[in-house]
Amino acid sequence: MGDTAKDQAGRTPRAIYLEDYTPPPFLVDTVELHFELEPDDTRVRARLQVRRNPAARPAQPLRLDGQDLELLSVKLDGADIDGSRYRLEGQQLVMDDLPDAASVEIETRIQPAQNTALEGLYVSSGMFCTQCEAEGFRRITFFPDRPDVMARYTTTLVADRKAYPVLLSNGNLVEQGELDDGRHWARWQDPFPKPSYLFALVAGNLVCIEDSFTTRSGREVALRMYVEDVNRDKCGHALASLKQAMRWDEERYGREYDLDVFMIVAVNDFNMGAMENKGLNIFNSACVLASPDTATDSDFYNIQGIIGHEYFHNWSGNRVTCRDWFQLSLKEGFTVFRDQEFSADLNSRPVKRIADVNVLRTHQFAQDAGPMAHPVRPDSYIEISNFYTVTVYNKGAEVVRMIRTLVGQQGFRKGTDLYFERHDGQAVTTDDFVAAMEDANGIDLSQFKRWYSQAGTPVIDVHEDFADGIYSLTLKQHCPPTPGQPEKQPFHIPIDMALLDRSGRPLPLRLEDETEAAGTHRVLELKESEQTFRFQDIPERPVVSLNRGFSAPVKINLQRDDTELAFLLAHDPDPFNRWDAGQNLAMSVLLRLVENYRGERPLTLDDTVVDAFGALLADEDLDMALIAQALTLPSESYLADQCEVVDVDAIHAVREFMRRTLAQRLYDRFLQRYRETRSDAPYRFDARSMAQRSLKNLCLAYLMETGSEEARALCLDQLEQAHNMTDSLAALTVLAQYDLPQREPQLELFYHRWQHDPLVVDKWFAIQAGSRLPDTLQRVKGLLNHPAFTLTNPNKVRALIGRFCQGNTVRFHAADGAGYRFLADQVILLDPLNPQIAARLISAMSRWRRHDAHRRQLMKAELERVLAVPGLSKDVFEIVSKSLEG
Ligand code: 7ML
Ligand code: ZN
Repeated sequence: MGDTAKDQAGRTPRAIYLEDYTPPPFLVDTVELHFELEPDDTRVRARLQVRRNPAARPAQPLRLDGQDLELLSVKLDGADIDGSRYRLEGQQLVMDDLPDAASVEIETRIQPAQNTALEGLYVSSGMFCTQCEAEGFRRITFFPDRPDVMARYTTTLVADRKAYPVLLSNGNLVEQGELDDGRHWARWQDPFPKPSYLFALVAGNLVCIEDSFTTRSGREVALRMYVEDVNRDKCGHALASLKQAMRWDEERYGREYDLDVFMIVAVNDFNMGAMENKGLNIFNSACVLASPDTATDSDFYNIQGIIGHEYFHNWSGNRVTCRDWFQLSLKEGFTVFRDQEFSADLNSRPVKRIADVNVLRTHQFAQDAGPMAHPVRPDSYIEISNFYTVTVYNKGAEVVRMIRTLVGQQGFRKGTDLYFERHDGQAVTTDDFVAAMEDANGIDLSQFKRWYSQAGTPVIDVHEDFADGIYSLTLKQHCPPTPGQPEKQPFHIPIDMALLDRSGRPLPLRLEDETEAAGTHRVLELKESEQTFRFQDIPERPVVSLNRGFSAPVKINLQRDDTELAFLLAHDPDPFNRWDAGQNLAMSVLLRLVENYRGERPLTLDDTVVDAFGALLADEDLDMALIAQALTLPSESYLADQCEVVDVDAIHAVREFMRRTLAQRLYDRFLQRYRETRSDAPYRFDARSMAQRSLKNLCLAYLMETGSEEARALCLDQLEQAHNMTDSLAALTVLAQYDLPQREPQLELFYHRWQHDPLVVDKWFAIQAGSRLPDTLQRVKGLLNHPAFTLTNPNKVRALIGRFCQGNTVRFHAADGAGYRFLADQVILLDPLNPQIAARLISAMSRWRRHDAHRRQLMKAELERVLAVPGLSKDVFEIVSKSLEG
């Protein structure tokens, strides 16, 4: 650990360990909160009814967490007490010698308008709002800010009536009134005990869009969406999605909503996507507001999923919550799995699976292979905000999915029923979740639990053998070392598979100890480090289709030639594996090109791959969205992951070469498809029309790669004619990749048309930051001074800086190191304002060791420069120090 790095209080940040968990010494039964809201001087009174926890070690003091609070007074059982009865110890207020039950009342002062970290209570676009997960509540008042302390909250808000006509908190509105000084007040009561991270309040000048939902048992729930007046026409999609989510959770999990009102608020400044506060979900406006002319298909799609995600937390997270933050995946992995299935049920299942696996492979596999690798249930952290990761969320969801694969759909439902029944109102662990699955199904998942405790992506080496009608499949597993875990025990891995005959039909499967074949696909359970499965009565050498639907989050190592991959791409009945074969085919072609890139021979592309992709493009029966996904080449970052030492320029060049060559050789088909898929029909959000737009816009992008006049005309025409954001943004994004005379005027035009809409302006920033043109960094630097840009808005930072550093590999990794210097400069500016966002950004350099010596040196120097900054946040400290160590 670097000895210069200190946290904001001048100490070297310390790690927290799972094995140090102890139950809270005191429980809190009720909390009464009283807020007098003023942007620069908010008074918070908190009265806690506390009681000694019988399950805790006796005689411990009461410890209340507090951060950046000005303490005004403390009362014990109604009487003022002086500083001799409590002490401030680090970031805690400590009280010794309390009776077994007591009332503690604390008054504090905070300054929400100065809060740029966007944790706790802050002001965004003139409204008060909160973000308490994971440890934001301690910035509001002194409290045992840990999720295993669950209390009933009553919240009174007092604020100026004109500036803040709407006053909201969790639960039900129980009373409200006027004061004679121009202020008004409202009191909310939440009947369900909850951890402090689920507390929320909102006060602002907002309009309310109302709807309602009748639950399966006939209760009517009021649905209210609160937004700034300018956004009133962007609420329909979120409300429709909410009703879909409520119905889905009843049908698929038997879970009904439990309060009479469900509220959603949209805020412009938000660190994450959204937050599941009980009865009062708060959303980043980018993740909830949509209209066809300002939001793209993928925005609509994501909003539906995020609305589902936050709603589903009401059971998986709120009614049953986490014992401690090491258990984060208990609620997040499970809830991501739930939102994935929700989207799959409502739209195209294979399209959703492919998108999810793409995220996992490009981002989570990369994390697993780098210095920040950690298990789904981490065993230590410095700053918990850094553990809201693709590993905890997306790999966590894969772990839940594997359990479902192992116990089946019905067994899984029995397991979730038991889990919710057993643990309703409790704060529990991932072990409790697995125990419910085991007990409901009478199975043993003890080996399976290694998925929670061991980091890293398992690799399966495959060996095949065919003789005398017997097909033998040997699977060997190993898992590379990760920080702190040099050796791994074998995982319990469900591998769904089939054997295809030469026409692509799956063969009946009979293992050697079985008397007859059972089905044409099968989930093999790999538990040993090496296992062989022998299939009988196999008439011809089959083609194996392995890990169908990506049944396990592993890397499969199976050498196949291009013809076999092309065969699977054309014939595998499993749509996911068909896509996967296409990706593997493209990947092997691209990796060979990378190897030869600096050689003598010019780059060439085989007919096999051109023909395979051409056939796909011409396939009239295949879902157009699947065609578009199949024709999307693996990303540069995913390609980089497959290389021993990353050569960013070679990867970029060969990928561009392959796109250009496919475009030239398949020009007529791309053109024909483009023409077929153009449509003047009004915008609709449904799987079919989205699929059509995705294929159309993919064709446009390929056509433009040829540089033809015709393609350029089509692109400009689409830009002019488009009557929805999906089509105009697609055209502008393509145009921004080329140094053409129309580029600047069109970007200018777009800005002028949309400058009043901050979410569209974000897209405009992102398009420019994502351009592969060589002057992009200069452009990005210039845009930092654009009047619409500000470092204090996370969406702006992600659009401009995030897109450049994380989504523009070739320009960010420019050999002169200018991209790295730029990132470090911005992180140093941002860290004092918003450490969470700064920490996310700096992660773009965490995998510096994978690059060539020159770039390694440049990145390392920038990381060291950041680490040396005095007063660095714990957030950035953790990422940078672990990156330099690992
Ligand atoms: C995941 C969230 C957070 C962080 C939202 C914040 C959340 C924590 C919060 C999937 C879909 C939408 C949002 C998120 C996400 C990172 C990602 N509890 O609900 O998990
Ligand atoms: Zn979540």
